[in-house]
Amino acid sequence: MHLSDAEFEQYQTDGYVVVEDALSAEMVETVRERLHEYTHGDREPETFQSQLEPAVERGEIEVDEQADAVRKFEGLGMVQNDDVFRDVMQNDRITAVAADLLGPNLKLLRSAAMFKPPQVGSEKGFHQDAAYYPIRPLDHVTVWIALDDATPENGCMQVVPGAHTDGLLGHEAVEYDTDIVIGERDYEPADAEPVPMEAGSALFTHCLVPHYTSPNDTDDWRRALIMSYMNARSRFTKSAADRPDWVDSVHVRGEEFPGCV
Ligand SMILES: O=C(O)CCC(=O)C(=O)O
Repeated sequence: MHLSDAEFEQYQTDGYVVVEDALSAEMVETVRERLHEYTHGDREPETFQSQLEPAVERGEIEVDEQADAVRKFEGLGMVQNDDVFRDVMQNDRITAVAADLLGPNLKLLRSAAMFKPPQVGSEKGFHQDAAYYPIRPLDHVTVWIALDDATPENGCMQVVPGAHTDGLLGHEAVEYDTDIVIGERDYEPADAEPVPMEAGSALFTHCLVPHYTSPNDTDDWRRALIMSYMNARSRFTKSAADRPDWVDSVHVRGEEFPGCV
């Protein structure tokens, strides 16, 4: 699977493109089952962290089971220690499109699972993914893979088309955890375009595209898996001592280069 010229142009102009059926229905079900084994079953995350919805964590919302209020899995080790997540990272259709956008030498920058549980799933404020990573060039690509049908009501991705050309904006911390949001500009939901997607579709976004997701007001899960890819020649902007320890830096395909992330 490769991008058509029109899709490539859309990515350049708008900063994002959706690829339908990137994961088969069978693979989507396999990923959902694996996530469920971690949240509700006996499988223990070896290295990555599981984070609860902030309002549940603060005791403002009560749930029957904490497993029903997991906000995300993040951290190193998702693909290193789990065969299902690794299969998604290596998925031919996804990596072919990532290579169309970034060239043949690819590394993984980040992996995460976003749960957005029914009724308690909270918003994720406007941000640019590039603001999290002291890595250059600013061209890495986030692949957000829908594991449920994603709609405006349950918190599908919402992007500001074309705004990746404005460069990296100033971000500020939010109260909860490590999240940051754009502080330099006042984006409103009306500035963004909802990107409804069917389960198995993948949204490829340029790392400078401002995006957000709204709370999940429905009774259904809105789960997604994130794989972010970078050109294997990418470098940290900071000195070795300041390098964050949460960048996956896993070889995906092609060559690797000394001194690079
Ligand atoms: O899945 C979501 O709700 C938002 C994910 C996102 O934008 C991110 O983790 O950068």
